[in-house]
Amino acid sequence: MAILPIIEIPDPRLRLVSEPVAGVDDDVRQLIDDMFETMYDAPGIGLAAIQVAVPKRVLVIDLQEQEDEEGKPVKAPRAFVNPEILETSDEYSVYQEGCLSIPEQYADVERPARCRVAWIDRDGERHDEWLDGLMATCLQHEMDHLNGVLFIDHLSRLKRDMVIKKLNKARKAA
Ligand code: GNR
Ligand code: NI
Repeated sequence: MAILPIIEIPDPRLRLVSEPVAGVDDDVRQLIDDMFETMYDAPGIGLAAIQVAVPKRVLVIDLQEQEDEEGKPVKAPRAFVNPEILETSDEYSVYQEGCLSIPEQYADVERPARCRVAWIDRDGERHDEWLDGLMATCLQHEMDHLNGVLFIDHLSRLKRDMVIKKLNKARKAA
């Protein structure tokens, strides 16, 4: 296991379209495990492989919504290999999104409230499920990464420029 460096804007690799994985082999399982460790360390609720500079269609999500008796988050890791969005709801929802590649910047993004997704998991099993709530939002945010799209691309130019300006200001201050 390893915590991998997360690349940030304006790294041009974040604009790559990631390549499908041929099959879930030891290398892919190693990548998934390293991505979970990197995501939990960050911390974040999702991570796409390109954020650790690997242009493969692999993403991981753990919303960490449940807590145990001591208030510690209960792990609920989910890995998605070659995910595809098959259908989306007509209904939309808005979440305040953030991105580990655009650190500490947040903005409201509107996306379909539910999506039907097909994917292969870490064990090589195929799935086809409707996702909703934060899971649907996060999955769509991560799917965007596989296609070189960032959440700021869903904002007006004015709002996008404001986010980038704030990030650059924060970086200069640091
Ligand atoms: O940690 C993250 N939080 C988040 C919040 C709302 C919508 C999407 C996300 S994903 C983000 C981690 C990340 O950058 N994944 O690509
Ligand atoms: Ni992101």
